[in-house]
Amino acid sequence: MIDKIEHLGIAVKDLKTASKTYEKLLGIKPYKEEKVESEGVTTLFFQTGESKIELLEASNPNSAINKFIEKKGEGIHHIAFAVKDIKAEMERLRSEGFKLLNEEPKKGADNKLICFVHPKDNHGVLIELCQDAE
Ligand code: CMX
Repeated sequence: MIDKIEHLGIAVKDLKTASKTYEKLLGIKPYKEEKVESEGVTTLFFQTGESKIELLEASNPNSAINKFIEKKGEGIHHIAFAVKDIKAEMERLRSEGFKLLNEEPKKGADNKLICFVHPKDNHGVLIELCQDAE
């Protein structure tokens, strides 16, 4: 079962510049900066009420974020849904015919286990499932 939207991921060219914009917009400071080597990203998280926003900057030239920005420009990169049992949810989506972009849950930013679902299956929106890592 999908519990709620956990965060929105926004692809940005420059994390420092984007951070300043979002600090002004939201009136708060980010609570965490984290580099995730395996995903080729540096991330910055803001929390406003129950909602989170993740800013994503490419940390290497082959990053999915670089490719996304080259093609589409800066903007919303993914919607992340919180799930309690990511393996069960992956199995459910697989059986419904969705294309999962990883076979097994992997370690993502902000202490989560994650799995991506291809944007082509979701009318052009990249979906991330995430479960709190123990
Ligand atoms: N949202 C919507 N559409 C997207 C997209 C996104 N984030 N990223 C790519 N696409 C589109 C492409 O524009 C392309 O569209 P067209 O066929 O109309 O040209 C299509 O999806 C497929 O593109 P592709 O060339 O086959 O594949 P890419 O090499 O661009 O890879 C994707 C796309 C989603 C498979 C890849 O980016 C991926 O595996 N993403 C998951 C991992 C990830 O995004 N990590 C970074 C974030 C990590 C984090 O949140 O911490």
